[in-house]
Amino acid sequence: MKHLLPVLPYSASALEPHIDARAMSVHHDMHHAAYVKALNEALASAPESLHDKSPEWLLLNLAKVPENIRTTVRNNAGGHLNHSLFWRSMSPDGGGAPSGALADAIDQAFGSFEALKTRFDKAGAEHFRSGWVWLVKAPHGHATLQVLTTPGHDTPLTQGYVPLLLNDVWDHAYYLKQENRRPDYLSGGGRSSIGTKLPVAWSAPGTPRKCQWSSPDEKHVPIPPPITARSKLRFP
Ligand code: MN3
Repeated sequence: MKHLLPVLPYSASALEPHIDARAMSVHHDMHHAAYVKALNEALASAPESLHDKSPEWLLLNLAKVPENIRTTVRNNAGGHLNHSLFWRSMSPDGGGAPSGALADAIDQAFGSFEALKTRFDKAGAEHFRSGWVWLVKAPHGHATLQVLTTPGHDTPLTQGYVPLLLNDVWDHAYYLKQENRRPDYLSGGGRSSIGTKLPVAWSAPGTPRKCQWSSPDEKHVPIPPPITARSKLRFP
């Protein structure tokens, strides 16, 4: 199985002015595509048993990936998985607060949705160099939501956290539009067409079909086995 670049779930210009068409195209058509290409190239030399594995499986089972391609697979399966989630976490019809069980969980963990947004954007702005900022459900036994960051393309999935929302804080996500102003990119800079001053990633579901949130009660993520490569999770 060849890994494939997913089609954007909206047009490249759909999130303008916050993410303009050129920035979106370069990010998706070049950066994400490069991760997919590199992943396929690395796996071409791997045992056939790894050829049909998903990016999630590969990241949760890095110890089973030959050592000579392990770092390449980690970086590029991570880049592929995170960007695939990222595109789906945004919507031209998004914006606004979630409701129901997720809203309750947010209030319980952070005090309010506004407090969570502030914390999420601050964590993303302060993350040093490239990486991702996440809202996650903590592993079993820690029934709470948390904000954390990961370096590179590491995912908190590998340590049992369930990603609910993410934002890309690599320079390539915003440099063409916001240049070095990462906080402007994270907060929308007041220019977002998605929702007034809402960060573009805060795209709550407009309709069930476009639901961008995973339920904090979802149990579809398997308990990960021990792996050799641990991400440095940072809890701001
Ligand atoms: Mn990116």
